[in-house]
Amino acid sequence: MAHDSFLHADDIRTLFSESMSRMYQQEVPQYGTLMQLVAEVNDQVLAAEPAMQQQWQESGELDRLSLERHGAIRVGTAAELKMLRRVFAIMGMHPVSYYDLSEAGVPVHSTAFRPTDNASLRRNPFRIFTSLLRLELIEDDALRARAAEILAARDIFTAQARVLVNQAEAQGGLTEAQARHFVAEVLETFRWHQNATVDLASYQALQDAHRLIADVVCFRGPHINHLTPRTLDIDTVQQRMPAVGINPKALIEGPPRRRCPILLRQTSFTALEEPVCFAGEQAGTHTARFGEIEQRGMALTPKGRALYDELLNRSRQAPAKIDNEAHQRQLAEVFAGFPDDEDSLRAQQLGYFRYGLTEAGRQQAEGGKNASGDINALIEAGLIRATPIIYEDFLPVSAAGIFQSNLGGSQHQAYAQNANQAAFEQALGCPVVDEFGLYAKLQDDSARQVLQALGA
Ligand code: OOG
Ligand code: NI
Repeated sequence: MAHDSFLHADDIRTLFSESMSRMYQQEVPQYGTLMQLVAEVNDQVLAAEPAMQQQWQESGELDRLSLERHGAIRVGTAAELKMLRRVFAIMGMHPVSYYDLSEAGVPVHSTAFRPTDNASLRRNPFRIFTSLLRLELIEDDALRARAAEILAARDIFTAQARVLVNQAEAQGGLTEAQARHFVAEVLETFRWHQNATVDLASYQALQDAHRLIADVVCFRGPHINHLTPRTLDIDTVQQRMPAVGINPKALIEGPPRRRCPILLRQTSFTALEEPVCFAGEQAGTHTARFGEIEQRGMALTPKGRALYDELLNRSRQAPAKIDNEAHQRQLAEVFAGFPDDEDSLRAQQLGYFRYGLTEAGRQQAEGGKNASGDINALIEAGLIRATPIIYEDFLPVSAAGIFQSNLGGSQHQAYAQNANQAAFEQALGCPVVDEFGLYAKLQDDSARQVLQALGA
């Protein structure tokens, strides 16, 4: 039981996401420009749809609409990942899902640290997509040993951060003053370092093996490489980026625009080439940091996800389109095979839904009359309403697209080795949570609650 004088983990997460946003806007001014554009487009969407605006207002989320929903980092060792797990746990963020990116030619595997329960998600869904470098995918023995040696020599956490993590675990929480101190110390881990820990030749050798390896190995810490606010109209933001001096990646990742949005659509601006000082005072540059936007839709069941993967694969078999409009048209054609109305999505069990009482349902519940136990009949009768549960996780094909467009365009072939969730979990020190289980539980709990309220 958390102590009364402790700050709630959700509030620590909010302090963290706000501090991170301030730091990143200072470090990467283009990101601030993107935030402004996102807020502007969100305002225009709401102005054009008063009903939607009303909804946001009532949910109390209007102020937080354009804030960050996620960020991403890449770490080099199991010890770093394990420590991050402890850091994020203090902010109510837990590892959900396993993502294998090696198949897409990126030598990492990943999870997303995020809040898992409904109340915490509503307060602040901020997540960190966290990737662990797979050194075993470096072919050259000497280079692999050198990378391991460089990583072994660094500590990405401040001494104070370690003290505060131990303290939080021993006490079962942090007071507000401790939490502020904790957030400030943890932020140091995500800061950009203009000075690389290696000389230019070592950097280049690692860069030649894979640009991502150089990014993870050559710096003092796992700089935050992007943050991602939520947009209500990703197509418009993508279109308008060039007019504010931002260069968007070629394609929006994920499903096409639909009446009933599903999963996750994302796009980013391409990473900036930034000056770096290498050991021995050699000047050079490094390309890693960018800005991204996301628009989320309904979480899909395993059946719905299988259909999504099948259609996405089918669309990828057609010749790749270089311009987004042609790509979106092609996607839309293929995705005509995915039902696009809530009734069908629910009846065919393709998506997850949350059940709630309608006004009539509430009156009946108060009246204490017993209803029949069948959810569908109660929906027909107007006593229960089903609303889509929002997808809170990530998509490996989209993530690979985001990675790739930010590695300076160089594509890498798929690695021969494949997913290794067991090795990832061993590095992490615990199993990752199964995302489908979380959505199913949200759906089942809501169903149980409404049926109970109706005496069914
Ligand atoms: C992570 C890329 C994946 C997303 O939104 O899918 C990601 C990275 O570049 O480190 O953030
Ligand atoms: Ni991202």
